Amino acid sequence: MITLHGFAASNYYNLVKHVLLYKELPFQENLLYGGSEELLAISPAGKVPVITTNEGLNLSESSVICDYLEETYPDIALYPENSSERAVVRQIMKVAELYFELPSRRLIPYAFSGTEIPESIKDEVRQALDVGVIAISRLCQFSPWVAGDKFTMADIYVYYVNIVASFGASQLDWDVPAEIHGMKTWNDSMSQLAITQNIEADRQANMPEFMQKVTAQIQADNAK
Ligand SMILES: N[C@@H](CCC(=O)N[C@@H](CS)C(=O)NCC(=O)O)C(=O)O
Repeated sequence: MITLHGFAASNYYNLVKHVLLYKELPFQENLLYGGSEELLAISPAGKVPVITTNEGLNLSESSVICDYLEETYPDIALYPENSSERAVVRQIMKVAELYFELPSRRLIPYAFSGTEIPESIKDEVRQALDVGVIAISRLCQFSPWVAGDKFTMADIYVYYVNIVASFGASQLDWDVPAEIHGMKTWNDSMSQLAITQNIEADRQANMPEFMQKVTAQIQADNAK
């Protein structure tokens, strides 16, 4: 059986979990946090999620895991058959990750530690997010799904990436999804899916323990 390693407060962990549930693949979860030796042994960059495949291969990087799951278990498909359409779906995923999620992620440590965000960092993140907002607006259709009339991997990817993007933008008092035509309605539809709701319940259950770890890490860093 596939093992999904990581923790439920992680948006990347949850996007891979959503793919596994959507494809109706049996899997077990193994709770691992960043920085643990067990994680470093299976994840080259020490990031979650990781899956251990049925062949015993440990695989990290969410988009790579998504591709692996689609290629190995194509029955419940999440990419279009046509290679150009498939490339567009992957383009949306990549753009959302690079220009939406990653810049916003820079603000998380400040929010967790309650430290004021330096103006220079805010400016950098605003500039990067500006690119992301324009790119997502140009690429995504939200009619009703991200890439058109079919639900694809891009819906799952953008939804979980957007959780961090919205959180980051809220630190800048900026309602990013409101600027992207169709995104809020689509986001509401995504959040009402049964799979999303189950994952959200698990996320909430994990949050207190995750925040304890974060607080302990901040205290340890401050004591250095
Ligand atoms: N590029 C990675 C990013 C994954 C990532 O940033 N995971 C975070 C949790 S959301 C993590 O492992 N944090 C722990 C750490 O950095 O120590 C992916 O696509 O899977």
